[in-house]
Amino acid sequence: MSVREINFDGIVGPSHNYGGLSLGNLASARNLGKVSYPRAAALQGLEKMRANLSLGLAQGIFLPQPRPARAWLAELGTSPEQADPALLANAMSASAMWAANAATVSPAVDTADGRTHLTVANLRTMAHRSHEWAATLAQLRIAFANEAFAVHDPVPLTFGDEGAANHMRLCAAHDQPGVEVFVYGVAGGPFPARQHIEACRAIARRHHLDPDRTLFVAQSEEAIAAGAFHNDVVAVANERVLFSHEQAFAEREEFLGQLESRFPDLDFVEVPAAEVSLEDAIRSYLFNAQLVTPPDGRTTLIVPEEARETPSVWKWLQRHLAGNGAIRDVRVVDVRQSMANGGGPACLRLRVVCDPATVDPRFLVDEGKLDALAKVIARTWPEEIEVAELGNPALIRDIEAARAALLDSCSLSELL
Ligand code: SUG
Repeated sequence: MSVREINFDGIVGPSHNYGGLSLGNLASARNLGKVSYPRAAALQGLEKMRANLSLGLAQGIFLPQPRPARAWLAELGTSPEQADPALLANAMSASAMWAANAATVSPAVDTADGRTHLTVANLRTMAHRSHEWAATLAQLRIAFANEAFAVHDPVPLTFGDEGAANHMRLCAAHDQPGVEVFVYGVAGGPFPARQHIEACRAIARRHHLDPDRTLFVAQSEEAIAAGAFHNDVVAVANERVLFSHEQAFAEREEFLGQLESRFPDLDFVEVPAAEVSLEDAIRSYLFNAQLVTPPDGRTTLIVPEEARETPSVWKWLQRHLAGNGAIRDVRVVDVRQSMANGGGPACLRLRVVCDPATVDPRFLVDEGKLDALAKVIARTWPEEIEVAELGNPALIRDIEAARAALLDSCSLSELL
């Protein structure tokens, strides 16, 4: 049995558009009403996966969800034909692409029953994301049907949960027991705190985590107010390394003290506000990077193009590399279509540490499979979408047909 980290990326769905739906997500608000390019967006996502494969990493996928979300509209007593434009926009978002919000994952080495636990996120804070969980759960139940996994329903909607975007794991190596850190929000200035502490506690209990290896830490209010609607916009962890902004956490010293006492081997890489402002960190998505360990063991940071274009950020990275810091290599990927909705390289993926042999192979990809997916997307995904056109029946037909074609090509039509 070979346990390793697999990154499952959400394929950008054919309805990808800029509806400006996410309060507190500055990119989403900034790009409201812009023309989107779903085909280019999905192909950018595939290229990112290809780059990860070329690093020697294991790669998986999640499939786009049904859009419009007819079942949700029906629960609200309406339909795509009758819904008002605001409601329809909430039923048309391709936001399930951001797989970091699909679930929280605790690998088997961390849990008392030796199974890998996944709790699907309820995403209850944003209307357009609140209906994702059922279709996500359906995929998780297929992908992780093996008894090595325990897949849980969402925590009750009383408490907001946004999945792995607010969860970090420190460990000597992926297959070694780790310390799991749950990051919650209390206040966010004018913006909502999406992750509630009670949801974090519930997940830790359900996953049978060892309380001595579990920590709960609050996001700083200033980070949320500056646009860090998820912790993974200002911090990311991989193995021994915690890479974060100085202003990410509410009680920074206390948190670090607790973490170091539970995980003495911590390699803490902090970016001071004096060198990279919160604003630059959030605009560039420096921390919404994939921090990975390729087979050569060189800790690598996969950043979006926007990080290279932000002078303070690029300077910091060059200095860190030159100084032989914990991050040994930096790779740049183009995910601009996703970035314009506030989703960087790390938002697009869910990390699952497990034996790939226990995963339904339809959710794993290699180069050949990516080629096949790209062909279907190039043939069927809309080239562009204007928000004002979301109710157009011909567009809706195309979007539904495109998704059906992709599911068919993955032999996953059971998700239709
Ligand atoms: O929830 N954007 C997503 C971005 C999620 C990023 N995920 C992580 N940080 N892990 C969100 O705010 C925008 C959709 C719109 O405006 O149409 C949106 O939902």
